[in-house]
Amino acid sequence: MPANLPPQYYELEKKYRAAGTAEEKLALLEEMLSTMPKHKGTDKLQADVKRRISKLKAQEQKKGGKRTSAFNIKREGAGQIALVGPPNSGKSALLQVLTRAEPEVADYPFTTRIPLAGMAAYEDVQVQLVDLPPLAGEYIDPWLPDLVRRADMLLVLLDLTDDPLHQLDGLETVLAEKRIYLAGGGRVDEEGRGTIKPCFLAANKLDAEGADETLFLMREMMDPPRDVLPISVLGGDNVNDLPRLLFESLKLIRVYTKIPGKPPDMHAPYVVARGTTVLDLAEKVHKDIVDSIKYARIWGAEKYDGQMVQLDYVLVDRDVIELHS
Ligand SMILES: Nc1nc2c(ncn2[C@@H]2O[C@H](COP(=O)(O)OP(=O)(O)O)[C@@H](O)[C@H]2O)c(=O)[nH]1
Ligand SMILES: [Mg+2]
Repeated sequence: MPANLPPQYYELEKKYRAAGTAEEKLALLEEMLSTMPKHKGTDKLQADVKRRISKLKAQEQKKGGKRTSAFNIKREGAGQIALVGPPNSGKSALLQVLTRAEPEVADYPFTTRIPLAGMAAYEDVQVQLVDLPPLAGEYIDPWLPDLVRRADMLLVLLDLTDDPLHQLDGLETVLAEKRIYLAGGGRVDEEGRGTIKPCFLAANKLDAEGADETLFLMREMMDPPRDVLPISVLGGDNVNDLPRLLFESLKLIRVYTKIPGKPPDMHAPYVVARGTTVLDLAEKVHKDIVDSIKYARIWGAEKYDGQMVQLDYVLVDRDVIELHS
């Protein structure tokens, strides 16, 4: 046995021996590989762990794609947002502060092995955040890119204590291998057969020493340039604004319906796409209304109270609408 292995490694090795499923075994091997110091003394062991990973992987592939949707997270709330980024960028910590979910947060990579969803509230609506293992390493479970493909948007969380542009590039490379591309990103779907994902970029650990400078450089060097929201999960910077910004990035609005002569139902907004018209909304409220609707009255930011509008009026966030047949 080579010397100088951290105690954590032996813990992992023990867990690995006790692990029941191939999935657990793979995740533990990944962790072992990442906790192992990389030098001549560990060459053999590294190769051995890699061999075990390949073997398990091959076995799993033989069994077929059966596990592909093993972790299909049911969409809830206004939209499903998958948290992606390098190991240790604070994805689980963010989930913990924005939702009631209780993920494991730790300063070593691959703490998160299965997806964990939580609901983040913005006023009277919620967005669903799904914390994921990092898209990196020797083995990526097929359910992971599947989940990323299905999500409405990605929240890319980078780490300002490391090289965020390098992380972003690495992430986009791995995603491109799975034919997933960030909208407006650095990789282009040349064959036109991939999935292009809306995304929101955030850079975490703004509290850390030198983070300001890293952020500045990142913005200077980013190609193509994109908006990045600096945050600090630990320090709180911009974290409370995030649910609102995510909701807005999903290009959604809230609309409240009311019945003539009665106050509006302010508890259950219709959450609809930006660009939705009165007629589109009528369709959602009730099929029967669509045939008979003539006009609507609006109470909202861009209209005077009760103003009459036509069926092609484009609704704005927080409009109260009364449908008239
Ligand atoms: N300085 C600093 N550390 C953070 C911040 N957010 C998370 N961390 C630390 O980064 C490490 C990794 O966090 P974790 O949420 O497990 O990362 P994940 O691998 O992306 O899920 C933990 O030690 C956290 O305490 C932050 O805003 N500032
Ligand atoms: Mg995590």
